[in-house]
Amino acid sequence: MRLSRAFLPTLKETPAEAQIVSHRLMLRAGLIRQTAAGIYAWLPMGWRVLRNVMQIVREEQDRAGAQEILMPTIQPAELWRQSGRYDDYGKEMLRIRDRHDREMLYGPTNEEMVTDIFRAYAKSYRDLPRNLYHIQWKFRDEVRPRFGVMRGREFLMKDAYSFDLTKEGAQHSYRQMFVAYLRTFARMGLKAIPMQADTGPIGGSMSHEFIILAETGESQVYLHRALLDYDALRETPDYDSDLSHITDFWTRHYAATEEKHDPAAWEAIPEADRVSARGIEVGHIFYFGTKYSAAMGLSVQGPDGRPIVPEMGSYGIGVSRLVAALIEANHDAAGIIWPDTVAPWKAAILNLKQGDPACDRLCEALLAGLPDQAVYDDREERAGVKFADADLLGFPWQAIVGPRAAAAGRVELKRRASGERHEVSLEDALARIRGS
Ligand code: 5CA
Repeated sequence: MRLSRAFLPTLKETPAEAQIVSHRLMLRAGLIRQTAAGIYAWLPMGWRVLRNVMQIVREEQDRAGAQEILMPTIQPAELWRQSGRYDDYGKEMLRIRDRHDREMLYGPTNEEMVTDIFRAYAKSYRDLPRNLYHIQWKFRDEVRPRFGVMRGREFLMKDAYSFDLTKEGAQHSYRQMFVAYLRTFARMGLKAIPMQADTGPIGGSMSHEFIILAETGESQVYLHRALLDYDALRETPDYDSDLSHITDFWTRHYAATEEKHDPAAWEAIPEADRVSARGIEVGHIFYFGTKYSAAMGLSVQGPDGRPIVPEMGSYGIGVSRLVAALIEANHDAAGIIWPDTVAPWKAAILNLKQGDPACDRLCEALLAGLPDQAVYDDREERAGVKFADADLLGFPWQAIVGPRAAAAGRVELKRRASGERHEVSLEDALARIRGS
């Protein structure tokens, strides 16, 4: 991608309305554009990051045995009358009437719809267990949308729904998602801590919020330091095996949000191991038994011919919120620092002397060697402007091409996160960038 032709609009001034650093940087770096309160358009760079986040979420859901579907954003009110939630949900639900005066709504979540789909097909105990998920826009008419996509009105969520024959089965499905979430966030370079949570309007008896630590987080959290040292990627779990050895580790150590905080249990932890911090909720999982299946008449025939009402759970990840959370966790005074796995492009190629034959040639060779992985700053701009923009946009690598080194076929490679610089050959530069 050549910057001279790209739609990567940056802002010089810090937007006054943005209160937290991720919102400021998302606007300044041209990731998003607000189109109405709490509603955003995703510009090329933001959309590429969002797609990368979505892809990691998708791969880990698939690996855990969930199957992707796509349900619509617009739902009939009738389904929500069946579960009894239509009147309870209140003003957060955006209600719509179509031309035939039928009541519709923009989905804030999909328990009802997925239960309706599943009940149309599942007839026998052999049709379970199943886990269906989708990645789709949701709408919640939040009283105070704020912090950009962190708390929007329209936002992208991954929501999965499990159907099991027994409570034990449902607990296994819950653990599968629990472990898949640990891996998902770890792949993005985030430490997400599962914490027991209230179930709110989704309902149910067991629930965990996945919280990443960041100074600007909305939740106050308390945890045992040991939880920060866990490496979720050290092995790929066998999702068909018993996963309790993993989930038990998290329940053995103290971790709580303000609502669930137990000061006595907290005092029992050695002071050096107590971490109190602010956090951002990036995921939330629920076990709610037969709440929706019973209300909506979902049942299958058991081996003995008797009906079984499936046990259900739902599992959400705030996909668009994650983009903001990633920036909260990865930035400095100069701008964003994308982790390699979600970066919109791996490298920026900075031509410090546009028109110098050696510089131009080397930059073109870098660009050709990194198809769809590099942004080439070929603008007629001062070097200082190019450096500042590359730092602001946060590409993990900067390949800096100046006339002296270029004449010798060499390029200065800068790692955005550490600031480390090395002068290397074209081949080495390509190998390092590709290998990251
Ligand atoms: N049906 C369940 C699980 S699928 C559910 O809706 N859970 S939730 O309400 O907790 O939402 C799941 C995730 O979506 C949250 O953990 C959060 O990361 C994200 N989320 C919720 N509300 C917003 C919002 N207004 N803006 C951005 N992300 C949000």
